[in-house]
Amino acid sequence: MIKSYKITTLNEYIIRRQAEYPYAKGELTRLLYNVGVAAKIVTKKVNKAGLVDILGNMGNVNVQGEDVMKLDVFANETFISSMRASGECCGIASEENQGIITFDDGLSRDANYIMSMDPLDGSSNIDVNVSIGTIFSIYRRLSSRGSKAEEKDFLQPGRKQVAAGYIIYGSSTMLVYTTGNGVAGFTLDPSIGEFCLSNPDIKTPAAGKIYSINEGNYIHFPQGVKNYIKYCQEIDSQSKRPYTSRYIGSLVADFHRNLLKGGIFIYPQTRKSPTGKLRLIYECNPIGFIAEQAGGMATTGEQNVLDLVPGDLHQRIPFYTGSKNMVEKVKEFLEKE
Ligand code: P6P
Repeated sequence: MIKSYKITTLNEYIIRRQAEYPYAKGELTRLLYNVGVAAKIVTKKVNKAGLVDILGNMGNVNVQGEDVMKLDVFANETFISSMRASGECCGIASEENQGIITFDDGLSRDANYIMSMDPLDGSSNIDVNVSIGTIFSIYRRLSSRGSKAEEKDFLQPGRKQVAAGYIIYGSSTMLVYTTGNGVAGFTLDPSIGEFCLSNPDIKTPAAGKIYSINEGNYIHFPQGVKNYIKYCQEIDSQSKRPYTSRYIGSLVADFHRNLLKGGIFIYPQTRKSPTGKLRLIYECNPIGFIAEQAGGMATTGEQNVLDLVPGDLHQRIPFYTGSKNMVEKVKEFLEKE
């Protein structure tokens, strides 16, 4: 009797779910497969970061004015080449590049999808061995197939996302994604080089006890945020203990923990970032899509993130996301002010 493995690999799962999309002719499947390939390549580099001379700065800065760590560049180039190789993507917007990158070979020009990404978010944590992540967001193009991708393809509201996800390079590497029918999580098994289904249907608790915010910026927060933080610190009537503050400083790590345990992540306006720090297109929209699909919420404090029409590729917004009841509660405090 052959022992049947219980694992479901990422590729098996994508193909199985493809059957749910009559219009999908395997294009999105191939695109997601190549995301998985790029994630494995980046994992190898991240896991050896301390061993080879890949740490330290490249001596230049990205469009955000942040030092570019060598791993940032490597991750950016890996995902770009993997998307180009898929033949299903006609262009990419990346945190690391000022403008869009168009794939001009015949196959790619005829492709149906575009991708926006933060190739290695939280990269300032690389050399202190804290979890970092890749965040990606996939749309159907607006420009006509056969032509070059255009900026308008990347400025669609988050509601139009076809797929979104993140890879967290932590104690293990996980890939979490949605195509609009719930959220699934896969853990990389390095011994077989496969992402294996580990969290089939992620639902985030409606309420949690974790709040994640950089309280170093407290004096510059909007009053409603200050009042919410104090609310979290009051003795809670039921549990008689205040909430727990957990902040890693790496969006993917902070979000992933709150998604599984329940909690809220907040990055509001600060003096240094008067419209917020996090980027709408390749951080807030994909994370917001996942939050919503898992039963949570994502808002700017005034409106649902996914309803925003982006003004430019690197637009920043205030960002509140996580457990539904907690996001609703902070909105109450914001509206009172
Ligand atoms: P701060 C990392 O640089 C990042 O973009 C997110 O991953 C993270 O949530 C945020 O910035 C941390 O910012 O100002 O608290 O260090």
